[in-house]
Amino acid sequence: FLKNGATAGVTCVPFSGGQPKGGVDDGPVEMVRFGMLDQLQGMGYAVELSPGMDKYRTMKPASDPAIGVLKNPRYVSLAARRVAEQVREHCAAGRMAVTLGGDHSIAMGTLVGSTAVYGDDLCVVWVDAHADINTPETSESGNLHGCPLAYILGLCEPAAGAGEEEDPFAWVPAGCVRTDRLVYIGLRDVDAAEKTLLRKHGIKAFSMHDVDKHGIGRVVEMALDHVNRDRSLPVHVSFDVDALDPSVAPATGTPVRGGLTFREGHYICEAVAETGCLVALDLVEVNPALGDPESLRQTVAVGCSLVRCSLGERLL
Ligand code: 6HN
Ligand code: MN
Ligand code: MN
Ligand code: MN
Repeated sequence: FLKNGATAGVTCVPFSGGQPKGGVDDGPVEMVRFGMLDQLQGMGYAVELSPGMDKYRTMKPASDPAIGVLKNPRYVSLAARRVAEQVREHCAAGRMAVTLGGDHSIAMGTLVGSTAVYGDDLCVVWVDAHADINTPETSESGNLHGCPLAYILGLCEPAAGAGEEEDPFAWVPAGCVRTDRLVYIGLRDVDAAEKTLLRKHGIKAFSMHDVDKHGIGRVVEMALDHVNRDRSLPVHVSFDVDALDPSVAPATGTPVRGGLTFREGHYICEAVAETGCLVALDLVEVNPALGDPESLRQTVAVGCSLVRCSLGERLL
């Protein structure tokens, strides 16, 4: 299956400021070293790489004190804002926007970028063990990789008593993704306050319980039916590698037992690819620093193959 003529707009985001563990910033380089770009070219894609990926490291502010509980808020904001611009450019040029993380806070940027072009028709399939929907008020960790969807959906109050310079995320268009155009697959570690938010806003979520009950084929069908019944709207998949079981993707910062099998993860990507609706893909939270060399190789390899399947690689 050759994607002749199609272009993949790849943005590498070596960024770890949304959580405390070093190494996740080396995820993109490891995936590229493993051959990700050659693999896409081998499938028939032209590859356009966003320039200046080292800037994500050097743009770290000298001083970035916490705002409330939120850690590295200015750094996360600067990086996500740059991601947004790079993803927007790829989408505007009609490229398939592929973003390699980096921790999941960068999805604040990828979604601002894709919705800037596709508007609120954009559907989001969030594949993750976690809901990543904490607000500054509900977050217990203060890690912004647990918060991107709260900003995107517009669930965050402006930082209490803070002026513009104290709300580093004022640039995020609150509500750029509609709550009824978001669906989750793979959840199994959702904070109590996050469960309340999901219920309050009627956000559709398929947990691992649902995967066990219905099977992954039915779950993906129900998920797509919810956000995109006619299979006519553009789809952005944000795939946190920790959605996979730790036995499949061990090198990640917040592993949770009982996750998707190798095939279930790939099935999601293949089924979305078959719709022809995919316009943007994030592959995040690969942390090559965690675990032995074999864990690293396994996790990087699965990251690459999830991207290939999402972009149309077929088994037969
Ligand atoms: N991720 N709910 C926890 C928190 O810190 O807010 C975990 C978040 C994990 C985020 O894996 O992208
Ligand atoms: Mn619209
Ligand atoms: Mn996660
Ligand atoms: Mn996540």
